[in-house]
Amino acid sequence: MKSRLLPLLALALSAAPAQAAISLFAEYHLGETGSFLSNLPQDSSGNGRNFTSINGGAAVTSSLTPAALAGLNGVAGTSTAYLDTTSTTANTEIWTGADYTASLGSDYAFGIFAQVATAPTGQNRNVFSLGSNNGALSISCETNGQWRASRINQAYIGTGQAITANQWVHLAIIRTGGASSFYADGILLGTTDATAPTNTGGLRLSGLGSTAFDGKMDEARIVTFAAGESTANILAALQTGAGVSAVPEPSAYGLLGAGALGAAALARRRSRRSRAE
Ligand SMILES: [Ca+2]
Repeated sequence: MKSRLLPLLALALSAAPAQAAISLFAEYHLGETGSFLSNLPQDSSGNGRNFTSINGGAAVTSSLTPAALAGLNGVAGTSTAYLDTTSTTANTEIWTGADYTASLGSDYAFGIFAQVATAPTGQNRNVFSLGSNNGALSISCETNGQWRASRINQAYIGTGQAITANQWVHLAIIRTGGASSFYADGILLGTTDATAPTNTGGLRLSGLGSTAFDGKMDEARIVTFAAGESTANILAALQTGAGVSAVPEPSAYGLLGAGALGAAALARRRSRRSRAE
């Protein structure tokens, strides 16, 4: 039986259809029921990458009107609520997560919807970054009136996107093929940055140091993908979670298990048939 099953298993694996090429690494709905626990953004991807601390203040959320980020880049949104850091005077709501440097690999992207009433004064504000140390990829809101992408304290990525007051914009950084690119509402902004980032120090949402982002944030996502994936698919996945594999990374084992079960069933059927013949 075993000698029969192994070749069948190998056949089942080699014949398995290609998996979805984009995987949800982490997803933060930022406002909907269950998206916060003790003021900490919860990861709804199933990977358990919840934020682990808040610098101060509390998570204040509001309902979206209309109740979806519909129509942005032609991609229907599904959000019904967002995170609001404008409504307190503490200005300390800065969330920290774990350091995912080792598990992101070489092809990944992250993005978030954001809006502000006015550009910040005094200092630039981080919105969402993959680390807090110098060299980590960061999306920021800057005193010059622009949204920007950068390796923290090292280099900007592409050009800035002018802030439009009180209007949602989707901001994303895609790292693939040894280059980093910045997108605002799906539009590539200028040049790409070839220097490898150093995404250490832990995930950050709103602010670095002690100064929080003073604005609204929604639907933060991190995805990984196979090299060669289309930019349109990556951006759609970041904006709405569309097109990602149904089950997160450990699904490879699940599919393997399903393949083995299928092969075993096939082996049993063949075994019964051969006995009947
Ligand atoms: Ca939301």
